[in-house]
Amino acid sequence: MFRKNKYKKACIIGLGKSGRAVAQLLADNGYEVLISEETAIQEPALLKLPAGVRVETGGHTQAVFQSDFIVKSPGIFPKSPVLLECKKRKIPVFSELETALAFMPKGVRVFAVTGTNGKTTTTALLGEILDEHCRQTGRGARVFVCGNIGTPVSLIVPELKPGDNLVIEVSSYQLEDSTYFHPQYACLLNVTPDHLDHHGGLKNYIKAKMRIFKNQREKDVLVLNGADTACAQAAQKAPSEVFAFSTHPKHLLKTDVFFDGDEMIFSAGHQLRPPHLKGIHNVENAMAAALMALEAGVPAATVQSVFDRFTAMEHRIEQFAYHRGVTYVNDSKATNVDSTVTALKSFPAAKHIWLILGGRDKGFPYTELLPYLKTRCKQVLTIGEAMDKIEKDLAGFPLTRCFDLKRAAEYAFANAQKGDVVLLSPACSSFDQFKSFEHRGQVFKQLINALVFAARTDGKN
Ligand code: UMA
Repeated sequence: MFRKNKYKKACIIGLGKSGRAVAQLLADNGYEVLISEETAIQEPALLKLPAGVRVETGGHTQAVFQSDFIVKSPGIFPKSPVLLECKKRKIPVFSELETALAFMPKGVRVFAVTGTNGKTTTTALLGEILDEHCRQTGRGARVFVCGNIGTPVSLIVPELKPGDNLVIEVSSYQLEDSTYFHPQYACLLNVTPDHLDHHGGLKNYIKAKMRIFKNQREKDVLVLNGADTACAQAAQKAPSEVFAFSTHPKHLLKTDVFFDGDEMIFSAGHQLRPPHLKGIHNVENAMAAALMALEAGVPAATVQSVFDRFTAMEHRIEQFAYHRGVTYVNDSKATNVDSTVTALKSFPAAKHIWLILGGRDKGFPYTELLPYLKTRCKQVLTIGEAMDKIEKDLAGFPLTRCFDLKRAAEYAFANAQKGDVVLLSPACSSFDQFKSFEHRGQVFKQLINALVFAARTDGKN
């Protein structure tokens, strides 16, 4: 466990968002801080680091091993040579999440959402519901939404006061060195293969996800997907009170809420209309957020008022353009096969989709897409490093090799007909050609919007 007064010298691995934020937090609390970054950054002096924080870039040197403890940025591979050497030298390694929470004042309610897919939407929904509730009750409690959703927990912790609510989207990366993480309200949405390269296999990935509830106590709340095998196993092991949701007729756990095709029916007696979001998976996300909020004392009417006004999130099945009868959809957040299946399932089986697929491969087969491609897609346009593997796995299905997003966007724009959908849902990470999935999604939207603009100004609209 990270104990505040036990250590003096910190080394933070990785100069990304998390690295900078935790460096500031530790420096402000009197620690000696070194940030060690593997890539060469031309002007580290311009990075606006906190006063007194030292930085080494272009590689991890012996200086790393002079520290009392290590804080690992989420994206660092557990088997990276620098971490293996730290572990060999018995230098304690903590996650940014666990380090940050050690500085949190007592009396803050912690809500944590994890799962392979749906985390960001569920976290955002829950944050809005709690925020609305705090505004209505007017007792001054505040809500902070952070974590994998984009804002490091270390940035938020100094703001917190007793009575506040902290809503954290937690990834498996953040959980892997978080041995003592203890949210009072936890949610495990689903578990399907993802990040297998990072964790070194499915077993370790599931093990990381299970940390979301490991330190919970009897009075704490765990919300789970009642139709998911790994969630059902979690329910057996959970020390806390389990609440299950399901949209499937067949489920493995007794459920506390089901969907009648129109409304979500809670065993506690409430009936809620889901938010206006595409796809049955979003009904599940809403059920999870509602169960957590209701258990935290939010009235059902408040939950409904947020559902009624909640709109789609950027990069998640986001319809951003419509031109000459063609709909353009950005689902850049789909960084695994399962997420792309979810996106395809949210469209009718009408063979009208031009699907842009590819990026950096994450180590699982694309064959699972085939049944959905056959019913919903006209063509697959491949991009990025994973092109060869995708083409091999999907052999026989109409494919066009486009190499990059620009060519894929241009090809789809030129060929899509009235009634078609052009969908970027790549089933791969973005890091071969982009800085992040957000960057990839923004580039896609810019490319299409520029093509639409050019077509309109040419008078072809
Ligand atoms: N690096 C090293 N040594 C190494 C490996 C990497 O120095 O051996 C350096 C990289 O060069 C880079 C830095 O470490 O400069 C990157 O750190 P990071 O990848 O942890 O990135 P952050 O900017 O800190 O962002 C992280 C999350 N990123 C990842 O988990 C990959 C962000 O989630 C999160 O929003 C942010 O913290 C704030 O909490 C993004 C993500 O892609 C959205 N998450 C994955 C997902 O959703 O699938 C898990």
